[in-house]
Amino acid sequence: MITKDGVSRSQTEFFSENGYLVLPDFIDAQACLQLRDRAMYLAETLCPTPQEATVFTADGTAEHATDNYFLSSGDKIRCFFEKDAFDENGNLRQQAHLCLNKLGHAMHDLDPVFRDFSHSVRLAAVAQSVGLAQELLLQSMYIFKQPRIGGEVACHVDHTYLWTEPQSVVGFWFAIDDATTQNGCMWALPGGHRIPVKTRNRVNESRTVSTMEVLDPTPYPTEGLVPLEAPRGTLIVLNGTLPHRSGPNTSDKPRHAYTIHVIDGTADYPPDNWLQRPSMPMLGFMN
Ligand SMILES: O=C(O)CCC(=O)C(=O)O
Repeated sequence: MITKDGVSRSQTEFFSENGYLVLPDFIDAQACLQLRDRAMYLAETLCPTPQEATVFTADGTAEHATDNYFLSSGDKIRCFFEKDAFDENGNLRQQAHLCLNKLGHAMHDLDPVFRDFSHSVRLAAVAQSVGLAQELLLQSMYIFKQPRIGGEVACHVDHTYLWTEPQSVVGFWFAIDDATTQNGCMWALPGGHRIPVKTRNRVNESRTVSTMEVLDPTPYPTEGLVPLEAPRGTLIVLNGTLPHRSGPNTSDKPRHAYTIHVIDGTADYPPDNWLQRPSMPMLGFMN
């Protein structure tokens, strides 16, 4: 049981040992459905035309690395298409909002429904329990993982992209639909948060290109990851150095998820991280 005082001692120990924690029934179904409706509304109203579209891939290629629409989205709500949403002639296979990979990256500040969902005393308590001294909400993503076209997210650690000194990022991932191995649930490597981080993503001074600095060329293990199947309402908490991935959605069922990445205000946030929020200060879970 999660109380306003945070998660239990055994859950905290599980998180320290394994680098993740699965909290079923953290959010009630109605709140998930309200967020889902709002995400669909934002997708329909904000969806760019296919000509303006930015495709988001997280399968190991980096098409958005030179993309201003992506690189300047840290303090906005923007829509990113699935790679497989387009047919061989470059036309969308279905209505545009059903072709989106995700919304990002500041719904938690800019949209009232997302803002309400993203702030609570219970989330603040979980943040404290997993070691965040002064949690600050850095980014939010609503990931559609659409039936049949929802692409895989390759194995990565969040610290690579949301670097702080010292490392502090923690991912809060909410199952808005039931997530299974068929529709692309999350997978994580238990204990893998102790592996030294292998890559660091940095943006150049003019913020036109982001590149991956390789700190250790050996890949993360491909064996040993466990599926984190998650019924609607589950919260998964992920240490920022834990290798994790999600599979493609090969099913007819959607797999919507909402994720918030939180950093510690006591850590330094470098100016060469791709995500910057020049127009907005970061807030905590209780602000
Ligand atoms: O939801 C997914 O498929 C991937 C999410 C993820 O990797 C993240 O939030 O860091």
